[in-house]
Amino acid sequence: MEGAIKTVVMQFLSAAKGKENLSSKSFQKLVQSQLGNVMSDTDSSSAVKDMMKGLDDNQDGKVSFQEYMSLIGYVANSVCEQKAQPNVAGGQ
Ligand SMILES: [Ca+2]
Repeated sequence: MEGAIKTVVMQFLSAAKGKENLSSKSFQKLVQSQLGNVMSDTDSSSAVKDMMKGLDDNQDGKVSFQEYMSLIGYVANSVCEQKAQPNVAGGQ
């Protein structure tokens, strides 16, 4: 689990390239390359843009780490709902 948390943080840092926020372009790249299997619609750039608007709490057109964490929470929740069977959520 520590590894998973590190991965989540590292993905943000490397996509943000040293900045505090992800631009809409980096956000789109990140979602498409990392979340294509757990989220539908990642191939559609308008769907990803809508997703980003939903996350962008302070409406600055960028995704901060906090806003990114809401996405992770949302994705974790949907994975949990999809796989709410015994033995699947275990391990690691
Ligand atoms: Ca923002």
